[in-house]
Amino acid sequence: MNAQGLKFAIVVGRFNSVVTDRLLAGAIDALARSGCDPAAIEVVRVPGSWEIPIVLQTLAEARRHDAIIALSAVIRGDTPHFDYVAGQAASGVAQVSLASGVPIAFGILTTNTVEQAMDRAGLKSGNKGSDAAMTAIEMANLLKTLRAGR
Ligand code: INI
Repeated sequence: MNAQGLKFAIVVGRFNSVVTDRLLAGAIDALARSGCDPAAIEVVRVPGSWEIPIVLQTLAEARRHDAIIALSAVIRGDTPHFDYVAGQAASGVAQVSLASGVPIAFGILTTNTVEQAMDRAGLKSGNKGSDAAMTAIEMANLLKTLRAGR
């Protein structure tokens, strides 16, 4: 996976930052290990998952990046709040990506517990931030190739 010469934005939620800081570190590490110049990574922090789609839209409209990575953690509580936040964040990511043509990797965790989220942020089950970054690299390269007609 080669990220040399590619530009990325990472949009990361501050809510549940004990989890999202790890997702962010995993994503940056994966990009760097794939040859991405640190200066080619723009990190944008937002309050929570709900705010991710509008920031993705603003970045996608600016057309500065080959791919964008969305990172956050929605953790189920005692009320239906989770369903609204997670549902809107997920559909917003898909909408912005399809409408803009900019690939957006979905690194938004939706879990029942903090433990499940931590497991997916570098403890037991890999790091989904890192996985999302690898997907972003692959999709940036794939869309460049398809657009060039090769
Ligand atoms: N935002 C998250 O990213 N994760 C959550 O688990 C969460 N919960 O549980 O409430 C959450 N809420 C905040 C939301 O994303 C907005 O920032 C807030 O509603 C203000 O618009």
